[in-house]
Amino acid sequence: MPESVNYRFSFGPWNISEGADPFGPMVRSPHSFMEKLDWYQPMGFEGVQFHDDDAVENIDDHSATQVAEKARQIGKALKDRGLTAEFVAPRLWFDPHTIDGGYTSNGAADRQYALDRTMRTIDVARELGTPNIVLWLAREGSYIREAKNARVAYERILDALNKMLAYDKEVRIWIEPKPNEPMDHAYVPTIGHAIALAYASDDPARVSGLIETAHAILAGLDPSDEMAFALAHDKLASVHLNDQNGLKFDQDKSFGGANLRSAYNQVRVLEEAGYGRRGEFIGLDVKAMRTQRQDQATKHLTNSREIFLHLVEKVRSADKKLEQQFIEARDYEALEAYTLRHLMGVSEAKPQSAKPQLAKSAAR
Ligand code: XLS
Ligand code: MG
Repeated sequence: MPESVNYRFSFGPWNISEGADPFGPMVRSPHSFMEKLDWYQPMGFEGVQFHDDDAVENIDDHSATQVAEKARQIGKALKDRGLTAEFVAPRLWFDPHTIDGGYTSNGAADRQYALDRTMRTIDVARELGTPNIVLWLAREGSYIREAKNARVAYERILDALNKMLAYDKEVRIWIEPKPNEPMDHAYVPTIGHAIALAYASDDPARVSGLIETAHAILAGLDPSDEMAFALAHDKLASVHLNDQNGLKFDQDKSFGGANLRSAYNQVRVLEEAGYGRRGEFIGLDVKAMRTQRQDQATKHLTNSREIFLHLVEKVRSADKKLEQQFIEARDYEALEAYTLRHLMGVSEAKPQSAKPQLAKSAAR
């Protein structure tokens, strides 16, 4: 077992949202970015996740010099509050130029927009003191297969990665896969796709992945196995812990809210691999329920953090010897029962009889 770590946590300002959904408007009034910044430390968070325009509003309306200057001011605001920028992500899904995608748009001018915007994002990150860029490739995909050449699209994504790596020798790219929404099918749906792109890039050491729980579930995969895969390649740069009730819209529920055992297994995989020892954050990407009142709209963050820490305790206090005995006996029923009891806090497992206990009528 690696030495225990003190985890540090991050979230993005969009995690404190106003409850708007495709069927209804905001139900809470917005808080300014600066107001939100003041809440991080008291809530137990040290890292701030950014979209480029969280740092520089209306980023497209400013020159490169103005963008850098505005980002520098935000960098100072972080420092004053003892906070760290974890990463910056280009918002390549909002502007009319990105209607058909960013790097994979069928329009040459739109592809150029995506690249220019990405380089501005790298400038912003530099000013905020982080080399890390997250690519959530929101609109890199298609609604109908015939609309784009998928093979060319992969080449274009790779080309964009290489341009980023060449633009700034310090930059680190973290690809955040998601299989769908807003697209019917996205081109980078799993961590396997992301890591393949990393290896194919001009500098594999600077490209890795960020895994969001809900995105893995939406791909029909187990989030802890996705994390394990990335960890085995030493390519898990960060996580977006949350939860998700099956194959529905992206719900971004509080961590552990839908499946506590799956949450336990994610924590277990991270903890056992020593994740966090090199300063990696436990990132959250969670959404307050629309029903929350204004003054209660950050509980999803503090609750998710707390559940994570409780689960760390559960991982650390599990009886590893007993688990190993069950594994050696190939008694996975016993291992499962032990895991469930441990999670429920039922301390004593009743001694199991060696003989199978069948009801008399069934035992012929
Ligand atoms: C959306 C993504 C997004 C990224 C950052 O589904 O999770 O929030 O984490 O762009
Ligand atoms: Mg996310």
